[in-house]
Amino acid sequence: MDEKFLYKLVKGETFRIVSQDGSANELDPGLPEDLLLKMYRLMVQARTYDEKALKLQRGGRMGTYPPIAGQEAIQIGSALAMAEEDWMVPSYREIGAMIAKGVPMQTLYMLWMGNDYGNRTPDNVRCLPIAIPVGSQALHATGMGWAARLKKEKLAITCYFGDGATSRGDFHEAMNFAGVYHVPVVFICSNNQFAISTPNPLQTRAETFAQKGIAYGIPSYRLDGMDVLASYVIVKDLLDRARNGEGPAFIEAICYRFGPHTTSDNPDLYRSKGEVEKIRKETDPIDRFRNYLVNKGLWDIDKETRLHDEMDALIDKAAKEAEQAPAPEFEELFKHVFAEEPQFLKEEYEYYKRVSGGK
Ligand SMILES: Cc1ncc(C[n+]2csc(CCOP(=O)(O)OP(=O)(O)O)c2C)c(N)n1
Repeated sequence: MDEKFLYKLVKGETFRIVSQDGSANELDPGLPEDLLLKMYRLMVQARTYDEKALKLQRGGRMGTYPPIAGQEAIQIGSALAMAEEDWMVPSYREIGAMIAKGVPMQTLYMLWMGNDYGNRTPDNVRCLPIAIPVGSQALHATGMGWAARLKKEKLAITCYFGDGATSRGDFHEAMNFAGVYHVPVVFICSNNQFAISTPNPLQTRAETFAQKGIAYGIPSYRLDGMDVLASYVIVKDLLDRARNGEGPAFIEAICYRFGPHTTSDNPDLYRSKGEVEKIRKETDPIDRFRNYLVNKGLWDIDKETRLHDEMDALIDKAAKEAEQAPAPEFEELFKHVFAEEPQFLKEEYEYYKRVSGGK
């Protein structure tokens, strides 16, 4: 990446390439058409997955679900920036990034339907299961990065979490050791403005979340996380650097969560519908990138209709397959934690088998 792509640190401008009307600034790298179309396709796919998940939950066919609408650009841009050998360490809200990394949608629906096989990613897709304990995954990513360094493996890692996670001890421990051990991790803080009902000003007195990375000696940047092109460009550059031994980076991806925190949340209690509608109209990442493609003559209404029809069919199929997928056998509850099963776990297994009849 040449010098013009050097981002302004922390308090400076937010890194952005495409504006809401689809116009691009001089930082547009002129990516190949097929990559641009793939970005758009994946964003629409993630949005369609999301909308279907909400319907399934409302219809009693799925458990609690954390919607991603508004966060597609940072998720898809960063995932497409990864090399195949790179590892992804997601939070529970990274369904779009996981789809782009190659985790099947059927698997991701199974997860929210309570089928534990939904936590099993294909062997060739380097993606950890989602982390529900807020911020815990930052430690896993730092540990993995440290291991990769010790083993001299040439790979990088993306680690995702929200603004709220930066208040947890796990985050600070992870950042400290990431800096000290110079691990190849790009930490992506999706600042969607809220941690459930807690808005940014109640989360921190720090002026930006990015400066929390600076505190640990980690190069840190602010990014317009609703700009897929900017997300791709900055994450790709930082992953390449990490893979080449230049250490960790931290990104505050500024975005907005359009939906509720999860399907159990009522956002009308802490923000107005009017505010959400206004922000959505002004910042929707999918509208923005569609405008960009239309401006370039790469997109039109027929293509849009065909894409939506295709996605609806794909997603219905994935949801049906997830509902029909076999659930784990009883024994699976006791596997996959220890390489060698300890005595107490053997005893617990025998006990549960006896009292439950294996069900
Ligand atoms: C250790 C821990 N404490 C509390 C919770 C309950 N909880 C789930 S999500 C959440 C808010 C997280 O907000 P943020 O990190 O900003 O991520 P977002 O949900 O906005 O993506 C909380 C407190 C949890 N899952 N884990």
